[in-house]
Amino acid sequence: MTSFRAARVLAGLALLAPLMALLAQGPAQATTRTVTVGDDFFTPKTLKVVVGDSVKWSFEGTHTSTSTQGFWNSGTKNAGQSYTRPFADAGTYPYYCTIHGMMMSGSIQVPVKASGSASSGWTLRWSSRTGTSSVRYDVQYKRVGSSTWTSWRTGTASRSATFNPSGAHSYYVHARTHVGSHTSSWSPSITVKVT
Ligand SMILES: [Cu+2]
Repeated sequence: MTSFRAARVLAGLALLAPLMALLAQGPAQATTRTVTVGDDFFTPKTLKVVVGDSVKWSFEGTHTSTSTQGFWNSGTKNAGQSYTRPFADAGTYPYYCTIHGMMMSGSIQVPVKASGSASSGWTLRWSSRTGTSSVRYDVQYKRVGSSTWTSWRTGTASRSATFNPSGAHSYYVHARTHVGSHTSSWSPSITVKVT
């Protein structure tokens, strides 16, 4: 009788284990997204990833993946080789192949990440970095229907903040990143509804 009960408890725990493991992971895990480098094109040409994801360029010929803004340079890669780098920070990152020029170009888009809800409030995160770094960020918002952006954070080292502007509206939010003398383009906008 006792051992039967114990077995049932153990079976229950065994069922719980994967669930607890899932909860311990927290929010979505960073993933690696692939760009295929053909002759002479990047596919997909524009790739939108989540803050913290990595991008892997998989080469099918002799090319480079080179940031137009100076953030990275794979150097010359040949068929069968790859180059991977993380995208920790929000922004838009155009790149090209130095061998074939701007005819062979692409773009990585990293939007700001919003978590929460319209009623409970939003936490906006524009970088997955932890610890100290010299990376700085600008964040702007714009009411849907308005034509002008408002600077919300300028040159901040913070990577996230609570977004609670006065007024129940929908807002566009975008961010860009400064690493040393290199500045990304503005990220694609996300829409955040505040009630
Ligand atoms: Cu090329």
